[in-house]
Amino acid sequence: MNNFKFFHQLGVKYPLIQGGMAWISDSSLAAAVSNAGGIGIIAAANAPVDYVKNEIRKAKALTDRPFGVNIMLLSENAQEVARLVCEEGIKVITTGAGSPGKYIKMWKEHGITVIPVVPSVALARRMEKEGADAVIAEGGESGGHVGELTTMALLPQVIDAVSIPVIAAGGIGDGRGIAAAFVMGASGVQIGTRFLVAKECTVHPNYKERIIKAKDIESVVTGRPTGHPVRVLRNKLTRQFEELERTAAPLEKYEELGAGALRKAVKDGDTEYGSVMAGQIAGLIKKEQTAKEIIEEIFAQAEERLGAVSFSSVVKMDA
Ligand code: TUI
Repeated sequence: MNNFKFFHQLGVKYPLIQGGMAWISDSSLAAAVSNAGGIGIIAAANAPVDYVKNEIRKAKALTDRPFGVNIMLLSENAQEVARLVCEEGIKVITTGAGSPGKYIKMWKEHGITVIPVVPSVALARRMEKEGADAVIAEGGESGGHVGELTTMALLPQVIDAVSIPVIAAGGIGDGRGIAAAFVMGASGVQIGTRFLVAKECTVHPNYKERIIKAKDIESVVTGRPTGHPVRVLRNKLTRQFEELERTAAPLEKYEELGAGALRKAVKDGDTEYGSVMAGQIAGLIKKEQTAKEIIEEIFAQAEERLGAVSFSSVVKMDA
């Protein structure tokens, strides 16, 4: 399905899902994105179930529009959160960092739209077979936990492999990225990094400032030897991770260094020793705006770009 019917059926104005960002995307950001016509997402990450329940209740008070929850499958609370979303009548689930296969049946029985993030064709195929409604093909340009492929390479291969809608993610920060994704056949986009600087995003101001100051080549992937590589902005912490790799340190050392690092950046504003997760598109982001301003701006831009291109204006050489 290569059109916007999927999002239309969900009752939203724009074919946009906000990326679930651990420790960051709470009820404030999710409700703002949903109120502006996208699908806002509360990230459950490693948080206790009661925290997630409270954020869901707060989001319900802030918006009448559909919003979702992202379930991080490496979390020890994943199973409990998987049940919570059914009890709370959540409409949309996205998942990350693993396969949600064992929960899909239960979610479908509760009428939930299930949209796993996939880093490969193999997982996309498996998710379709197991009953997912759509998949998010997320390239390694994105922030946080990343797969191996770029969005440009992953997206068309996933689109060819499945017949459910495919949503593009990774490296999309404005209307040009959205237009490119649509031209390639995506049914929508997932955007995370750009929403880090939304006024309604409650991340520490130092984190926002670090995003706004970021240059194109400032993100790096750390933690490859652990099997859970994460894209973050370069700082003193990433240099310590690089030292661990250089000296082939035991895996416990990575765990020690990473423990609490995201919290340090998000809550304390320590952008030197904290983990500043962000995608490669951070270099494009120049100012804080409301979620509504961001969404309206990028979709107007996408429409303009899509109107501006035609095969003959781009490719044909004959005068
Ligand atoms: O999940 C994300 N991004 C995240 S999760 C996160 S919290 C975390 N922090 C440190 C280490 C690990 C997690 C921060 N950012 N994006 C979606 C995503 N999912 N990217 C890659 C994957 C993925 C990887 C393997 C999805 C499925 C998968 O399957 C393996 C399998 O079981 O077949």
